[in-house]
Amino acid sequence: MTASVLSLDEIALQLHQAARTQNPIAQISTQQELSIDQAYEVQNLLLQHRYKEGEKLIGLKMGFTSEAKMQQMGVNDLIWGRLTDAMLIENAGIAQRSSYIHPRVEPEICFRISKDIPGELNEQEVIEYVDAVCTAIEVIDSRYQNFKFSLADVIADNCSSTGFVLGNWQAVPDSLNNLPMSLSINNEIVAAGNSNDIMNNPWRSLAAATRLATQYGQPITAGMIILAGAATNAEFLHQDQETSATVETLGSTGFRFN
Ligand code: OOG
Ligand code: MG
Repeated sequence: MTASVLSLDEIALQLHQAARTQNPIAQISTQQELSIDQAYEVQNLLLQHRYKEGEKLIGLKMGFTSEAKMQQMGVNDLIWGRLTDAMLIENAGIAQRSSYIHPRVEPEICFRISKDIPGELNEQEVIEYVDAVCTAIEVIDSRYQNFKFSLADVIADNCSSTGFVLGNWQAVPDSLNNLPMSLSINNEIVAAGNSNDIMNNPWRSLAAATRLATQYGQPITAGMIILAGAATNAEFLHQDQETSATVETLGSTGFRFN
């Protein structure tokens, strides 16, 4: 028996339903070919379902911007995904573990965009377009069984985007280099890294976001937030656990699962 080939629309709907029902699906790329461009089109279609249900696009996230993440997930290229208002967890707040499949948390730096980005910018130019930065935790939750995917699979799945929490916004420091970063679960450090682990300079991640967003026709506008990608491995977070992340000089943020 040959498995039937799914349309991009059908893949998007499957991924959407997997997220809504917390029932993970089989990887797509092991069953049929999916190019990177097709995967971004699936991501776009998937987001249309969310917008129809009332969610608003509020930013973008970069992924696989550190060696630690690429090695942990077995992939080797940058990816980007979309963040909606429904994904935002209140700082020091509570999230429901039951609305996720197998969530992991990772420490990040977040940028706040102050004016519309005109196109691809380099790592110096982007600084002009940011009015604040903060410590963040991203909650990733793959819609694929066992959190296993190819690059195309994860792009189609909106790069595992599911939740994030932001610390207090800080003025943009002179440099984002060499800031120690850590992730704790129940007050114990479970992963530690440095802002340099993010492409040797987190501003490079934002520059890459402007390049990829331009390439795929996704505007980056004033007020949007951009997650730079995790500096360390992601760690599973379970019910009744709390987590926090710290970036030196930027402060801490965290939340708890109930
Ligand atoms: C994909 C998302 C990667 C990051 O910060 O590198 C990512 C995943 O690992 O499931 O968000
Ligand atoms: Mg991330």
